[in-house]
Amino acid sequence: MNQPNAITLAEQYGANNYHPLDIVLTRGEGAWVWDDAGNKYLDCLAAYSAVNQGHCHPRIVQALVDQASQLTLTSRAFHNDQLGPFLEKLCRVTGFDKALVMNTGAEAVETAIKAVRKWGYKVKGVPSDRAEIIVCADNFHGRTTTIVGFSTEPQYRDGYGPFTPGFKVIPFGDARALRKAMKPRTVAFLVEPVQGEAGINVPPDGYLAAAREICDQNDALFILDEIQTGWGRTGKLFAFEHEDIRPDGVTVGKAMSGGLYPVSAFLASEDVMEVFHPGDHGSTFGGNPLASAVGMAALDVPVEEDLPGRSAELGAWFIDRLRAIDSPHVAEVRGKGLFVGVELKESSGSARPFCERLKDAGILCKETHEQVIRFAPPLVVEKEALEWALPRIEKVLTS
Ligand code: IF1
Repeated sequence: MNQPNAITLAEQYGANNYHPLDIVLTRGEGAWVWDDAGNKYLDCLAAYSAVNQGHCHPRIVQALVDQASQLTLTSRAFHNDQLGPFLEKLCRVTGFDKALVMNTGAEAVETAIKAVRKWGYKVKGVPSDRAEIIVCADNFHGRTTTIVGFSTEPQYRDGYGPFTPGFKVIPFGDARALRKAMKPRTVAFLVEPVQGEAGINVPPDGYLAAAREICDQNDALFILDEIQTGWGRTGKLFAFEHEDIRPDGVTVGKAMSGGLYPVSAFLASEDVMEVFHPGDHGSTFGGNPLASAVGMAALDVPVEEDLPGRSAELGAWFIDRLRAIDSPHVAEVRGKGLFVGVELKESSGSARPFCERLKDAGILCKETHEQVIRFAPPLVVEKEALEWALPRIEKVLTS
């Protein structure tokens, strides 16, 4: 009897919490992946921007391999020789004073929520348990019960209440709504500089600068979630650089490890991070030697290979070429750098069948929120690969 295949086993023994495309990947290299039948695909999802450096980047793989046989986990009860240098590089590359290293993006966001609340009580003087954090509709910041509690996506909340109080939801991209929502007990504004899961929603020019000013005027912290937009994805190392402003803190993850290991962090100014004292917060694996060694290597690649520059140049060109496709299905092509969303008209139905046809043409994409096809390849993608992909994308979008 044949060994039951990977899909059968996953369906038989795994929770049914995803609906993957009908494909079994076995290998990845750069912007390309292969399935179990040896077919090659251009990866236009990049694991939701966790492999900006390309699949299995040799430099990062080597760092993982070298450290894996040396020392992987000590707990934070003891120092290790990898975390300090990683923290220094992380702060130097991002320009923040301090970093708190976690594992998943959601944990970095939860860390940020704890930090801004504690800052509110200990520094700003907000009455105990009264802190409020402003967030945006259509946000995606992770899947913990606190985080989905301020999601506006019914499916992400359904059946998970009761939720954590202290969050105020306003429309994304609307500076006036932010100004109106500010209260004396507001401790922070938490927002994605470009909303990923919502369908690559780029805010109006000047939105981040306006938000920065409004937070300053109201003694509230400005926290950006760059877990998906960070590490070059939108054409700058961080999306906040498009508006030449600096937030008080950012959450990072995904490509922070090049997809080799879960590494995330909350980065902030000293006056925010100093609210944490020994024992206030932690994580078994947070900042372990293996994560730090992988992160050290992963942080070099965007700078050494100019991934932000590649994303900016290739992204602008790719968006223009997508916009030039005369498709009866496309309502809008939008994006920033190689962070692109193709929104389909309602009349064209769900984006899923388009992603299935793109897969059959050798291109892996993921629909987001029914109507949007997301194109976000690894930032090492060759221009020739996108040239190869465009006629195939055109064929699917004009069928
Ligand atoms: C899934 C998309 C979803 C994120 C931002 C925090 C996190 C994410 C801006 C949490 C994670 C992932 C989660 C994954 C699919 C993907 C995703 F937005 F990228 F498309 F779901 F919305 N902030 N995004 O994008 O990071 O805890 O996952 O490491 O949950 O299906 P995490």
